[in-house]
Amino acid sequence: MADDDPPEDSKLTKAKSRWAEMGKFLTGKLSRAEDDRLPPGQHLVKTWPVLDLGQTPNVPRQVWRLDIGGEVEHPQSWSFDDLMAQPQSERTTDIHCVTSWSRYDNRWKGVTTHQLMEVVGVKATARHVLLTSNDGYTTNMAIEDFASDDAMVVHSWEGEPLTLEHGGPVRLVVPHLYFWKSPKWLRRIEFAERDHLGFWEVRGYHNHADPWKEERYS
Ligand SMILES: Nc1nc2c(c(=O)[nH]1)N[C@H]1C(S)=C(S)[C@@H](COP(=O)(O)O)O[C@H]1N2
Ligand SMILES: [Mo]
Repeated sequence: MADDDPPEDSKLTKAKSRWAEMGKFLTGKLSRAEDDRLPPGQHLVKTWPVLDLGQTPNVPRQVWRLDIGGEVEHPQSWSFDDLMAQPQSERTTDIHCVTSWSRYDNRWKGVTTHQLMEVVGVKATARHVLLTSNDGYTTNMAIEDFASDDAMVVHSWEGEPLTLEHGGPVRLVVPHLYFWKSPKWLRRIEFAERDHLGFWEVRGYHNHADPWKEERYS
């Protein structure tokens, strides 16, 4: 199951690829008021929806591993215990899915990307990050986005272990970007000189994905 090829495009994936062509949910609004918390074209939800390619890998904590490699001085292969032995941090952040729902005040616990980057010693040649998951999903971002203050490798939500459906045992959360840039069931972090487009990025979705700029589609 680990590191499978991505599944054949499902109905939902095909529909979402069409939305990218059509520009669905785009409002064209670009300004942001001081107190504005909801990005343009988004609506607020209270319960947390589940969105993925329809394959839920079941990797127990005892066998889960996170490989961190590429342009780094000290490549790592962390077990869950190794992750827990790192300094732990908490953040409470809003999340914004490109399918137009947003959810406020999600309390995460885990290891910040700052901490992780310090441990591996990211080389100056690293400009991009490619994330790979146990369901074959991939996503990419610039190293500046990965290194955001609020970005974390998380194992808990609201004080409870992250559930399987939301990416447990461990997912990445990069809350300042649309939520497809927050891979569930995280398996590998690759620092690279060059950009490699991920699953949605090759299907018409924006390479940067800032919800405040409505960077939904490329
Ligand atoms: N591994 C993996 N991560 C993923 C996805 C996926 O299909 N597989 N979907 C992305 C998308 S499009 C969204 S909106 C969020 C949804 O996370 P949630 O199900 O916890 O709400 O996960 C993102 N991370
Ligand atoms: Mo999404």
